[in-house]
Amino acid sequence: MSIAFSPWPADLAAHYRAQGHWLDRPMTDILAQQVQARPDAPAIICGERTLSYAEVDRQSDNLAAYLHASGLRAHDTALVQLPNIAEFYVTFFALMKLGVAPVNALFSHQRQELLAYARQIQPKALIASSRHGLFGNDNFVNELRDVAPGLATVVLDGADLQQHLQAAARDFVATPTEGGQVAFFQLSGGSTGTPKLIPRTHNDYYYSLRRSAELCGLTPATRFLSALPAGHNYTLSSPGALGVFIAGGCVVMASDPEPLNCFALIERHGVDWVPLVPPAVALWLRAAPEHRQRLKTLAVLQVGGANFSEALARRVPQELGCKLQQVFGMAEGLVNYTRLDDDSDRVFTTQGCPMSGDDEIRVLDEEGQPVPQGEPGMLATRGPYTFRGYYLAPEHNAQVFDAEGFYYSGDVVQQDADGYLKVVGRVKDVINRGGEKIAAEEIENLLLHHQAVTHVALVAIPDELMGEKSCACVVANDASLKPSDLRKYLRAQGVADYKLPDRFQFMAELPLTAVGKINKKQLRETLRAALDNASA
Ligand code: AMP
Ligand code: DBH
Repeated sequence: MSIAFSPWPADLAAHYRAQGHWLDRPMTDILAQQVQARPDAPAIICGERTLSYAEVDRQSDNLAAYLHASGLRAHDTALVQLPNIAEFYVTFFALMKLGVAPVNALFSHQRQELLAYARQIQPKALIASSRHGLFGNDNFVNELRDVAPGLATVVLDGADLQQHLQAAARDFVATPTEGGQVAFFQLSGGSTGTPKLIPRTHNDYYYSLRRSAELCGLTPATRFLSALPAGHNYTLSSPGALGVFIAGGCVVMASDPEPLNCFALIERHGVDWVPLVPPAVALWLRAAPEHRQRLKTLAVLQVGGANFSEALARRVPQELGCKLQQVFGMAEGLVNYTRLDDDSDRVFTTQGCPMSGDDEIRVLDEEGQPVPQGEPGMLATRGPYTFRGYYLAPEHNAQVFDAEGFYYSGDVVQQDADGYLKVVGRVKDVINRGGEKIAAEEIENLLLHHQAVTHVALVAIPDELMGEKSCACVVANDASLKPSDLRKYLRAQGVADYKLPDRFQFMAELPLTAVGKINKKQLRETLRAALDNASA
């Protein structure tokens, strides 16, 4: 049975096809086309290894053949957690060839996140890394099997995965799912207690990749640095590594955005294109003066994922010697870019405009009425690559989609007469920690399970480098409770490190709104005042 997802209505689907956005082809075409056009061109550079397109094709055939032999079939799902290594993409294409839809968990994800994903997709296969703390022994795999009893195949990076990549596949025939079906699940930064999954179809994702690669002017000469987590929607698709593969370019892997390592990779491999989040840009600007000569090939620095100040934006061309492109996107779909030929004020002061002429944007007030142009309002959108529903989440979907299928992203934006957007605020209960999203409710629910915690609210506090950090405001029923106790507790529950509160603030009570909900706005203001006093 094919994987469930919320479809687009027939009239819009017909329109997206008529416009040539939806090709009804699987994303395996990306690789097949390059194997025809330039089999020996480098596709991925990872440490001392260079994989040609033919090599990526061969290795993904081999892995797919092994997975097929172990029982995986089209419309199955897989849980994947790999670091930034070539095998991430080889695995992605192997699963596409089989028609198996993966969730690509971030390498920073821990027990809670992986269990939540496994519970939702019921994977038949797990492909993970023995370098991750959870996979040093079998305990966690057994725990995964408890929530996903069909999990039969486990491949760990190391000798195991390498063997399957290299063992020659005979007579392997690819069976990708059809273009209109789910290709894989993207991760939502979320706003609810359980991390939500976003089914992305071949049609919609493949279109967003082709359009992004075109808009960004990628070519076979492109050398792209993948330094943010490879599975993140931004790094994968805006234009991302997959956009680079569409253009026949080459992806250079970095384990993380640490500047000195990245500068060395840029110099060594002639990297010209890099996506970063704002805190990483700040670190690059700090390190750049002594290393300018290493950045000579850098042509475009993209910045996205979180608010980027105009002051830092203006420094990018001057101090890094490259163009800046701002990107405002979401794993749910819609991606906005400043264009490479936009005038510099626009690039410094906006987060771009939608990439597709068929993206529909509304900026709405609390009553759902359009605000006057230029005024702040809630962003609602639909289009040829914006999803129609989170996976198996009818109640949440009813809250974030309107009757016309517009998705309310939870962002507050201003739109100018030319359609360019500025992100000026947020109505969703999320903390954006330098591009890493934390759903407040997820951490609050975990902390509420601690016996000494009576009430808790996780709120954003301003931070110079990260933009925002998280503060857990806690009403405790035990005066001896310490921040370190709660941090240890959360670690033991197994959540990604970036979700651990940066601060804990113990309080006698939490402020409430008129209807009796925790007043987070007031909490944020109280905390801000307290922090200002402390630093004054
Ligand atoms: P996610 O839903 O986890 O993919 O996160 C997408 C969210 O990240 C958006 O809804 C915005 O809140 C935020 N975001 C992405 N890019 C930018 C940007 N350039 N400026 C401000 N916020 C951004
Ligand atoms: O933050 C994001 O999720 C994001 C940012 C830039 C994204 O999904 C994207 C571009 O595609």
